[in-house]
Amino acid sequence: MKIVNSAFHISVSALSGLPEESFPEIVFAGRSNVGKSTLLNSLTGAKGLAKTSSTPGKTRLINYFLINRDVYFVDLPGYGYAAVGQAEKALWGNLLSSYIIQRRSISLVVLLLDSRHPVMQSDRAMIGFLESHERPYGIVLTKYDKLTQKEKVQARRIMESCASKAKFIVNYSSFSGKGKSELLAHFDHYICQ
Ligand SMILES: Nc1nc2c(ncn2[C@@H]2O[C@H](COP(=O)(O)OP(=O)(O)O)[C@@H](O)[C@H]2O)c(=O)[nH]1
Ligand SMILES: [Mg+2]
Repeated sequence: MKIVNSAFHISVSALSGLPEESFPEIVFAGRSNVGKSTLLNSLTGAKGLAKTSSTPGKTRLINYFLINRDVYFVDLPGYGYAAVGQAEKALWGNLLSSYIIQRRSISLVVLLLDSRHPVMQSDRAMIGFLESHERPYGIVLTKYDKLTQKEKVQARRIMESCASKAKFIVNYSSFSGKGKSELLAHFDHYICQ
């Protein structure tokens, strides 16, 4: 897909606030600080669209962006950030899991993994969750510019063994733009136009 138009739509903190299921949703999930906001800005070419921050754990809302006036990109709260209290963690997990289980208009979940340490325990749990609920998902390995050649080979090998049902694995660098056109091409299979 070619993104010609992107706009912030709404932020919600509870399922009751979700917008009507009028458009297919491409959902972005990942640990805090994985580079999700930076990726959304790089994909859409709109620098300030998703707020980026070097302080992990700051975004606790489900953020909707309307793309080309016919697809939603959905930015989920980052998971796995240790400094969040147990109660809050449970609530947050509940919001994420209920959203993913209940929302019929999700057409694809894009799971972002930090290519320097691709499968942390919480990532493994997320992959298991997506697979058990049969949600189509693809993987983006972020911050790929930080890897040495040897780490690149290792990262790919780990991914292929841990996420066997992933529809795609894309190596991505928001800084260089690597992976952008490849990822956008994958999206074409999940949106009806
Ligand atoms: N080297 C490198 N750093 C990145 C890349 N993407 C994000 N970052 C950095 O990672 C940190 C977290 O990014 P952010 O997008 O706020 O992560 P989020 O919490 O997942 O939304 C920031 O300091 C970014 O500059 C990338 O492709 N390469
Ligand atoms: Mg963010």
